Amino acid sequence: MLFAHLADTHLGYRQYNLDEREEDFYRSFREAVDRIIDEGCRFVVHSGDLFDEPRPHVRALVVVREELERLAEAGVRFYCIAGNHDLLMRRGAVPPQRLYPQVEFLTPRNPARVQDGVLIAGLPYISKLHHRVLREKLEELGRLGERYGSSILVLHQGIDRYLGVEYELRLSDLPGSFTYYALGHIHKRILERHGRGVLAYPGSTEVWRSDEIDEYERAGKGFYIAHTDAREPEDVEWVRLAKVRRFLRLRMDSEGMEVPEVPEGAVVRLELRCPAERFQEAYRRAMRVLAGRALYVDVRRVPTEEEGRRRARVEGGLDEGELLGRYLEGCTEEEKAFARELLRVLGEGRPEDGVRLAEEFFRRWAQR
Ligand SMILES: [Mn+2]
Repeated sequence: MLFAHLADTHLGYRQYNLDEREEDFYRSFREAVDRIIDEGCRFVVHSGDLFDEPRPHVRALVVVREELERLAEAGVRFYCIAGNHDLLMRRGAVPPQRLYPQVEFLTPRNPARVQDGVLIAGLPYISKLHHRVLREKLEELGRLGERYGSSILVLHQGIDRYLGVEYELRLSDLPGSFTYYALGHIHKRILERHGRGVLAYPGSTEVWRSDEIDEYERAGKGFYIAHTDAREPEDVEWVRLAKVRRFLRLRMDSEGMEVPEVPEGAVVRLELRCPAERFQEAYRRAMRVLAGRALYVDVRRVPTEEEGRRRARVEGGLDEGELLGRYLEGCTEEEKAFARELLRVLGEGRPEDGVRLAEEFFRRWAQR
């Protein structure tokens, strides 16, 4: 029996506040649904961040309704969990997935389903603050996994092996009894052996953040299709989506450079290496070349080597994570986890979630 594994579709995201970029995320999702139906999959597991926000635009809600109806007509079931973007971090909040009767929504209270003898179990994103709860739940699900010939675990978490300081889970925390670990949250492709089978992150279906560009150019965007009997990474098929927006990373300095052919409608991430006082001039020159060809040019100034050296002397060459670690010396583990989580959501441009995290943290703190 074939199934598809999709994650991080971030529907409703409106990158650079452009209509085109909002539409791109819908188009990739529709293309994925086309392929899932064409390939004869019997079910889909979606590993979280179906939507970009817990209160999605109505347009995103409608697109999901349409695509779920198409899947249901083709007899394809849809299992999913809430990712950190689908979740309003507030007690009693209702995730948007609840709107759809076709969705098999896996929650801590009701984490498991069985389809044609295959176990499909999953949990929503659980922050590092609640690491112990997550580990206990995983142990429980692990015991359930042992009882099935084929078993799929659906999670939306960062694992230490693939992520820096921001991980919530160690690889060793994952129970070994599942045959397919359907993961989401990391926006790049990972496919490895684990437990009784394979561990997979299909990554996002569009370029959600500019740090995904290099991986996208190399590996594309898409999702996985596997047989429920698959036990080796080689048995899992990568489906590359063809309609994903082109992204290009260009580097220029204040002297300028030859601009390679920019495909019509591509998004260009332009990194201008020049001193701050020459930025305006370099920017104008670059835009004269790129305007009219690119859909959008996302410009960042990169400090010159001399500026970089000056900054490194001030900061002692530490990266963000180490720097934060130094500030947090003497704090409790809980406080450290809170600070890292707060840094992460603010870094992702989600101040509302930051406020909620802080409220939650201080409410618990006040209760002591
Ligand atoms: Mn995501």
